[in-house]
Amino acid sequence: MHSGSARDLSLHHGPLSELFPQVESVTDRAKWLFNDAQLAAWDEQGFVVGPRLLNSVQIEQLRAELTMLSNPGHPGAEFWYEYHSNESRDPGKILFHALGAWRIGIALHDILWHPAFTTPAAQLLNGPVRFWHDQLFCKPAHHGGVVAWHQDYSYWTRTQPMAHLTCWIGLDDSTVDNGCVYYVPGSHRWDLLPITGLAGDMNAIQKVLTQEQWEQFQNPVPVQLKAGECVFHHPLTVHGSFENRTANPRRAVVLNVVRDGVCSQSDQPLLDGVPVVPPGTPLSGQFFPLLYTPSL
Ligand SMILES: O=C(O)CCC(=O)C(=O)O
Repeated sequence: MHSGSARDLSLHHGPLSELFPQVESVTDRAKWLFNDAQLAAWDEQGFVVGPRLLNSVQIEQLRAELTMLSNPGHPGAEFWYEYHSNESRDPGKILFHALGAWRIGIALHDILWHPAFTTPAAQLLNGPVRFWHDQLFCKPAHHGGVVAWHQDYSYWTRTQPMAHLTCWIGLDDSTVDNGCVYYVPGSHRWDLLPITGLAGDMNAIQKVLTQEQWEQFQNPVPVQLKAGECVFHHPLTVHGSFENRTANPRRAVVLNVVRDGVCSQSDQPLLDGVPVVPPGTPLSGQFFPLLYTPSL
């Protein structure tokens, strides 16, 4: 990989550009709060469509950074926690998946502090929002691969207690044809399932489900969104996405956050290349910035 001369943006715990609005007052933020019906849907289903997060200028900037970052030799490549040009390893089913973009691209960094994201995230977490990590998921035109059914927390048990959430943000319209995300409503009430693989086989999960879960699993809900819209999901909600069969890419930025106070449970680095956070110690420091503390 290119050794790069890029600076590590994780040293900056706040926006570096004016791409996203800055607001301080509770009143300014109120427009991004979920209403009671949306909160009830979150409790009932384990996912909820959020506010429109991005305008066309922000979408274009994020797309441009993503295009630059999808070339493995780009400057700053040393800052990735994970980088898979094709996580499926099957050239006919490409899934670009990478963690750590916030350290490299300015828009991908600044979106963490976007109040349209942090405000509803704090509401769902019921407390201050701390960054865990980001993810890019891209399925190219015609041969974009699947994201197999999974619960996010299966990948995160090295951090406890479970007070995490995911915000999935589309950079393209996402549809049934291009591989939008599907959710299994109510699966956030299931126990934690073992990891059965992320980029390969959509049927792999079947072998770890009980009969009752398998019956509930029969009606997953596709969430089709316009570019710039988002959906939040609970860390136990089972979700996945099918192939992209269209002539255009399906790109997404995913933000994973925790309620402040979530601790490491591992004596190993929580993310590749990051210093160890000793077990029992809350996440903090350069790689886990506090994004927003709601006023009481
Ligand atoms: O983008 C996708 O298709 C899957 C995203 C996903 O698994 C996630 O946001 O946790």
